[in-house]
Amino acid sequence: MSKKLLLKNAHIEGIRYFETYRKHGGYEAAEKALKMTTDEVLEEVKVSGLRGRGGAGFPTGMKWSFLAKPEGVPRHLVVNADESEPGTFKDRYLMEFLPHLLIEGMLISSYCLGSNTSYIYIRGEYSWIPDILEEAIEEAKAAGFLGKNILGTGYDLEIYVQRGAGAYICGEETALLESLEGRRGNPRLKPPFPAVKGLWERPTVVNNVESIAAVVPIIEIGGAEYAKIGIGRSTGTKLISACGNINKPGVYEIDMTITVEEFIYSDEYCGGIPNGKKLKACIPGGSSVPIVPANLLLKTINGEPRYMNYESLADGGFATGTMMGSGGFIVLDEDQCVVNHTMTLARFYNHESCGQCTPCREGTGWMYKILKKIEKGEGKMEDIDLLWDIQRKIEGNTICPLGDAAAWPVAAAIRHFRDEFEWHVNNPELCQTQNYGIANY
Ligand code: L3W
Ligand code: SF4
Repeated sequence: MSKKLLLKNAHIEGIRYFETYRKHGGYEAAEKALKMTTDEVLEEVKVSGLRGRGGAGFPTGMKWSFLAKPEGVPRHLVVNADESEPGTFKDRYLMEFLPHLLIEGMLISSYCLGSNTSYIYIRGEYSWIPDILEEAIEEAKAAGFLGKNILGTGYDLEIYVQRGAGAYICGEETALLESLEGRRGNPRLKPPFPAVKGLWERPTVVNNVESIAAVVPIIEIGGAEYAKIGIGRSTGTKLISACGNINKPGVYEIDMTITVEEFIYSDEYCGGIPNGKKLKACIPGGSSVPIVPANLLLKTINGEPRYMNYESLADGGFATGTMMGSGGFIVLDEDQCVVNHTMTLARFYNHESCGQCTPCREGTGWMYKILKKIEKGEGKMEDIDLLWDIQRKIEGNTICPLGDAAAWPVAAAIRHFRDEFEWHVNNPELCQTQNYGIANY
């Protein structure tokens, strides 16, 4: 059974409220951190090996150590709660059921970074959660854990919740900052990174909800103990939101030593595939990461079992591997049609492209149109090659990673499931009434 750090108290009734959270050890890590120096807190986070839980897996302690500290210039912590990646809903779970875990993590992190004003930027569709967060902020303030002179230390912190308006691109950290400043959420060119020039041109750390919540157990048990959980550079625990063709969709905390097979078939997690269907493929890290067929999902190219961690999922690079990404684990059974699935994703990225760069603005729409044609049985063989060519021209040629995120699912689908694309071209009548999965298994 995986060790629980973040969700260990999630089952307790009323844990959403300060009194219950506190009764179960809440804010003890914050009390401990506020007695440490900021350098000592930073060292614990570095030693823990924590990697960003939003998608990129960038080492959190390293990001914090990049924060510029010019004299007299305020700095900020911004929590990225714009969880919009299809298949990803673990941050929603944390904010809805454990809001004080996030607030406590923000208190420790803001103290470490020297931020006196920190923000939570939350996606517009999570319309009921800002009230939960604001209530928790008020409770923490009333108990002396936010506001002026916290616990008599002389440290002040205010936290504000800002609602987004429902644009996926605002989850990209620089688009988020633009939106937080009151402008249209268009990504900025990096460098400069937010750690140097972020919110209102001030040094800013932008971290995912889960990354900041993880700072609480890191301080609680110490960075070195945290680093012992997991394996290699995949330390600590990771929240996975599992969905698709599985018996038990939900949010699971895993310790990154379990295999993909165990995660899908064990009753502790997904509980297998309904109706005894076969596994066709999986997208383990949210819709942006490459789809992997069952044979490569259960084993790596070296024949080793594939584990639920950053390194093992990426084994073989983009040619055969995938990414841990945001931990949005989407399972496809044998009845699913990869062409239809890829078309749905292409429509999403086309709709969410901000339109600043030509390869993304034009390419995402072009890919969607071609996929729609193939899916309806109106495509030609050349269209498959054209699709391949377009995604190649998008990847690496755009301002922000949305371009790559739109290209990778198409590339992986063609690489691993070209036969399904060809079936659509060769069977125009059949694919008007049936999908590939149903027709071929
Ligand atoms: C200072 C340097 N800071 C890097 C910072 C950078 C950022 C972090 C990671 O994209 C991915 C994307 C999605 N000095 C720095 C530095 N940093 N070098 O480190 O940066 P980067 O560029 O590797 O990634 P990113 O631009 O943050 C994120 C993928 O995540 N994704 C996520 C989708 C959406 C969600 C969601 O809804 N929650 O996560 C899924 O896979 O495709 O590849 O902070 O500033 N020299
Ligand atoms: Fe906008 Fe797409 Fe360019 Fe990102 S890659 S800046 S979403 S057009």
